[in-house]
Amino acid sequence: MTEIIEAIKRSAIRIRKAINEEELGYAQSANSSGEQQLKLDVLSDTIIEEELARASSVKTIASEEKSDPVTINESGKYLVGYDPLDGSSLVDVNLSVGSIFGIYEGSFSGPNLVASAYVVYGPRTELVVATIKAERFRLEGEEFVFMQELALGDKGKLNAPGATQKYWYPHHKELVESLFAEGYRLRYSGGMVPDLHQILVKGGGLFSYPGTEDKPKGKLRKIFEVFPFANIYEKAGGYAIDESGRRLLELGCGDIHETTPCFFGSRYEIEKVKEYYEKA
Ligand code: P6P
Repeated sequence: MTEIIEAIKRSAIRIRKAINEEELGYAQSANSSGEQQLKLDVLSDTIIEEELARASSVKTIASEEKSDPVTINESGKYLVGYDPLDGSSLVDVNLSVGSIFGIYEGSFSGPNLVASAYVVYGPRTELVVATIKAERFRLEGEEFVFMQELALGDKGKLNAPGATQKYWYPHHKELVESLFAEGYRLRYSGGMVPDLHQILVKGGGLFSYPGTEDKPKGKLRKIFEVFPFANIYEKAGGYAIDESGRRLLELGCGDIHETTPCFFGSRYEIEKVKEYYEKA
């Protein structure tokens, strides 16, 4: 496991440099979700694949930017699912973006996730790793220096409501509005990594990416985005559920690009989600 975390650190340093120096713009290709790829998407994916290939314990990799999993070492123990540059379309407006990693044993599924991590490329470059605890590090020169263990309180003040409001189901709209009526502040950039990182660091709140009339299964991918963050939120003392109130980490996964509605937050807000969704 340590060598995988070291590969993630090397990848982060190279991707940070690429964000700062490489030209932006679109590649000639699209990913399996039909989204046109940015040159940075493809470059970040290549960087991570190169660095993970140096870890002998990695058997198979699956990337949001690749249509199928790739076996890189038959004798490896772990499977790594990753989103190489989540929110990459925000780079050209100079907002924070991130890389997300889920480390699995046996198969790509919620119950088989054994560790996860993400990197935030913002004013500073930070790494959060969750094995037993959720631990935050900051890049200083070429080293990631430990900052703190992340812990969510019982309740927060931040509300990050994703998806197109025009297509929200009525009960979801009522949930979001009920939090604002309690004085919650809107904190939503359109980048999953900085939006979830902010709630973790500030100690509480709710991030929601629900199913909607146009996308009933939501938009965020189980293997590359949802399961990794569910693990991190739970290790920080928070909760991560789907629209039926199930722990996201109990969910299986068919196609590796499968999506699910997802809710991440502290206890009070997640209880609110259950209250409004049970009434639906
Ligand atoms: P919307 C970025 O494209 C992304 O995959 C996540 O980083 C982010 O949380 C979500 O999509 C934003 O989607 O529909 O709210 O713009």
